[in-house]
Amino acid sequence: MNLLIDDKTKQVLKNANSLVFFTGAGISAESGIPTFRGMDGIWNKLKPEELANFNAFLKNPKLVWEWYQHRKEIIHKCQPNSAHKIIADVQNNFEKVSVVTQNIDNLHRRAGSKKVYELHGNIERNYCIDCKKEYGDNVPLKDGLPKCDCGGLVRPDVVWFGEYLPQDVYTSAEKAAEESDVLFIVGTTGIVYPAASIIYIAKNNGAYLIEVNIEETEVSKSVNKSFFGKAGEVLPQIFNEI
Ligand code: BJW
Ligand code: ZN
Repeated sequence: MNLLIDDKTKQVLKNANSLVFFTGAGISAESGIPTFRGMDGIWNKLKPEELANFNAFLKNPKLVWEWYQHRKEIIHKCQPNSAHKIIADVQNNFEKVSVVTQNIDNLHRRAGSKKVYELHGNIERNYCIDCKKEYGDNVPLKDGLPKCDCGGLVRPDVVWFGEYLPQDVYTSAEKAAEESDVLFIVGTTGIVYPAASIIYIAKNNGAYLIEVNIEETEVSKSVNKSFFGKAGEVLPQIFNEI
């Protein structure tokens, strides 16, 4: 495949010191992890408002807990793909490389990326909704329910609809976006806020925006360059060509 990167994009990348990769579910699709929206998205079958919010958890903790356990099992069987790997590799070629991800699957870290800001949490972590005690992957179950020593329910450390993003993580991500020369937007619909603000923070601070997606998105009209194709094919090709 020849992407024929235009001269401007090539030049910008050659001169860039600071790259940020803003990633979403699409980057992990080629690893075998289903996306949320779109043709094969899990929300074609399940309603987000029934599962990805705190009230749903209180109403039916077993259902929500089991859904996350099921997704964790899928994630554990999956490996980082060539998109995660090239992002980790280019840490050696640029002064500063950060990953701002909406994904909870840990694949960027497993690929070797060092600066990873997880805006929506991490499925490997859990915490008690009452005393906030943190649990790793090993949560004691009582009658099939994840329970803390204090008797409170334990939930996955992910950000559901209507919940605030972890403030320190968001602030660091914002700073990385402000300082970036190039922001890659990879495999995301870019419709979930405040995460998607990262795109416009970078843009307003003069970053060059490059989108990689299998199809046009909300974001396409705002970027300098879109590459339409699979992230695992397009990203290695881009860095091969510069
Ligand atoms: C490929 C590919 C391949 C496929 N290669 N590409 C305006 C301003 C601010 C907030 C709001 C607002 N309007 C509404 C809100 C509220 C809401 C929101 O944004 N809703 C929108 C949907 C309208 N936001 C919130 O509730 C957030 N919190 C908040 O606002 O707090 C403030 C507040 C507090 C109190 C009261 C009121 C407000 C929190 C949002 C949390 C989102 N959480 C989830 C679940 C995380 C846990 C879990 O995983 O279970 O995060 S929802 C889900 O969407 C998940 C994702 O991270 C997120 C984004 O999805 P993503 O990554 O874009 O995936 P997809 O599936 O949508 O897209 C995949 C893309 O990949 C597609 O484009 C494909 O084409 C592409 N693709 N294969 C390249 N191989
Ligand atoms: Zn507790």
